[in-house]
Amino acid sequence: MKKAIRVAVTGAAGQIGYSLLPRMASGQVFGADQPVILQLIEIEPGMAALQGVALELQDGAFPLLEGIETTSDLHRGFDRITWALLIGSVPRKAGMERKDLLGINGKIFVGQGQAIESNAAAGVRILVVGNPCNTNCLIAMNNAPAIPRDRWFAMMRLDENRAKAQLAQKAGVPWREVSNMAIWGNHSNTQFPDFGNARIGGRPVPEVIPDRPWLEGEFIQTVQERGAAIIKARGSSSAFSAAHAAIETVRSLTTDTPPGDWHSVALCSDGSYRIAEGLICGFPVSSKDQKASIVPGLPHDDFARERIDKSVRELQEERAMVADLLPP
Ligand code: NAX
Repeated sequence: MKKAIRVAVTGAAGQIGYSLLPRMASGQVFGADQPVILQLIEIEPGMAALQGVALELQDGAFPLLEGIETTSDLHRGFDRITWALLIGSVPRKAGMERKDLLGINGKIFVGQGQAIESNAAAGVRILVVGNPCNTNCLIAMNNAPAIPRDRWFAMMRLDENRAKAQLAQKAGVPWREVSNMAIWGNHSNTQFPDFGNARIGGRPVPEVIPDRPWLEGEFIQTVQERGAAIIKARGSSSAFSAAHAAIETVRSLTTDTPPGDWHSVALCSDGSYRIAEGLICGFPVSSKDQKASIVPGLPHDDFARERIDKSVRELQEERAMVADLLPP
């Protein structure tokens, strides 16, 4: 048996945490031969519920689960971790502007970035799920300058999966037939699901679905607004699909990407595709030997370029709104 790795999860008593943790404890994230110690972090009001989650984890008697710690202390929570899943954040309330939300959550991610830098194991990787996830990740990364920038990620996988499902449904094929689905930009309703470079059964999507108005209109809008549709139908936001996407993100970052395919995750732009350096932007990504790289050279027509630019502009606006939280 391998040595156990320590994994921190913030917002662990929330609904995504509840769907995620049993799967993490049962080996579905880090592998069937990788023991884990879960370091579960909540704010004080969430600690009672978190104790309940910890009791349920104990009752699972998961063979790979070597320890459960619950804490509201970031230094304890991030102690010696090799992965951090930052899920906890404050939800947007009625009357709250985006700027207000960015300010409130931004402060949380300053402290978390600093605490990860001081306590995590060398080689730590961080996936931010809590919204606005791209800019929260940007803030944490900038407040942890000792951690290389290629270790920071924000989640776009739920959008990727939503886009794949819509395309499969339209083409009348199983979801597994859809590949090469990149989500560019911000995890918001400006994101661009890149149907032009996606494939169904190995063929370009526009060839299999020659309905351009649907691809440019209803398809993109359905993916962009899926989160709101779920809230309307369920009365609360996506939970197990989000947990599943977080699991798939970690798996895709820790295993080699099948040749010719890619997955979607937001990472620190190196200026590829003329996207401003330093932004945490959704890209097509390929992983090899635990390293994630942006897939180069994908073509974009004017429609696609304009959509990517719009989402990148929003990321730049968000960065400007939190400038006071980014050390020079
Ligand atoms: P919940 O409200 O069910 O749970 C959030 C938990 O975080 C609560 O238990 C709360 O006490 C805790 N929390 C708040 N501030 C914290 C802090 N500073 N440190 C530690 N814990 C803290 O939300 P849930 O449905 O689990 O969603 C969590 C986050 O994921 C939200 O920000 C949500 O917007 C975001 N999402 C992101 C998605 C993505 O694709 N990137 C999709 C799903 C989801 O909407």
